Amino acid sequence: MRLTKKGLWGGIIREFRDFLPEIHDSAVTTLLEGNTPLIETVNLKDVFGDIRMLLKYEGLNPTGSFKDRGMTMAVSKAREEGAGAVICASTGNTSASASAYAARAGMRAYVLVPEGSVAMGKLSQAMMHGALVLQIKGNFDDALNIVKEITKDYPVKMVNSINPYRIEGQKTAAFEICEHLGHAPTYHFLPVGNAGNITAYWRGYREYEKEGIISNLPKMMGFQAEGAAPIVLGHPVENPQTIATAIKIGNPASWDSAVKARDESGGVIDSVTDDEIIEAYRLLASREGVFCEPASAASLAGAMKMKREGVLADGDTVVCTLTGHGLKDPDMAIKASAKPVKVPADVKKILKAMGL
Ligand code: AN7
Repeated sequence: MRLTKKGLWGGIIREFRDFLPEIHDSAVTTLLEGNTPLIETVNLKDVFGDIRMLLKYEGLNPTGSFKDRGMTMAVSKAREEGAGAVICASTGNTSASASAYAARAGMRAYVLVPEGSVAMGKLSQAMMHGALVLQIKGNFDDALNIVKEITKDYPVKMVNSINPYRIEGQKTAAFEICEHLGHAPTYHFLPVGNAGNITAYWRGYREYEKEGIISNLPKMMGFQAEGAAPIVLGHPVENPQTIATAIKIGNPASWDSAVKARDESGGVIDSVTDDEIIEAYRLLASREGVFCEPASAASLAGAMKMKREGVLADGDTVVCTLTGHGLKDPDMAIKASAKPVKVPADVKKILKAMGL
């Protein structure tokens, strides 16, 4: 991994400067995002056999999701251009990240979120960072359309992934994986919502291949939730439904580039059910000690599906991106697990409950 002179990580703009659009140093707005761990699974042999399964744990970014990689770029550029405010539509994580980076830059943040479909952790972040949180009676797609309309006429910088700097920043996760492994994986699985991240990873892998840093390319494997799977169906979904609220999106902004990533890499964009997402979500937390949010587990759920279908083979190196931290959505975690046992404050009764 590239490190600054003192051996400390400087954030993705400073570490990957050669691969990113130029930004004046005084505009760089960073919370030292990136450099997230690539964790090898050790307890999933019964599921994956002799496949090497690694988790790119993006929940360990400063605001708890992969969005920080793109947001440091988008907010730094907005600052360089003299913008005073940023705006985004969001299922939650983009709003949390935009709010934090805007605070850091001394800028105003406006975030539009679908009322009732944003996990509590994410909402609390945007509120704490001082954004104006606008809850709309509508879904993410409605919110994004409104943001597009507003930014046409008003000097507020859009920081959704339509902003090209977002994708540029997010591609650095692929760089880190290549540097960690010394090559690209055979397959790269990730959840697909607005489809910015699959676009970004593919760009990152291709740039490292072009530079000769890696000599192979992964197959890009994107997974949508079954009730919110427009790319799989081939048409927008008007009323998307899934428990994975982060990817409850019916008309992805980066649709075409996601399809390109799939086709150029020889990969797949498919869907997983909410039950499959929850199964993978629990498996990761209970067997590997890795807590991600439900949408993130769509990547592992997708890998489990592809293993069942005989697509993955022993000896393959597989990376699943876990896009957001489990603490983002405590309500879902509590719903998906065994309830605490209520016991009197009494040693004997507690021992009995412990089965001792
Ligand atoms: C945890 O925050 O769209 O396919 O507004 O939060 O690049 O959209 C979040 C998306 C996957 C999908 N996992 O990524 C938003 C938003 C998590 C996410 C995705 C999101 P893209």
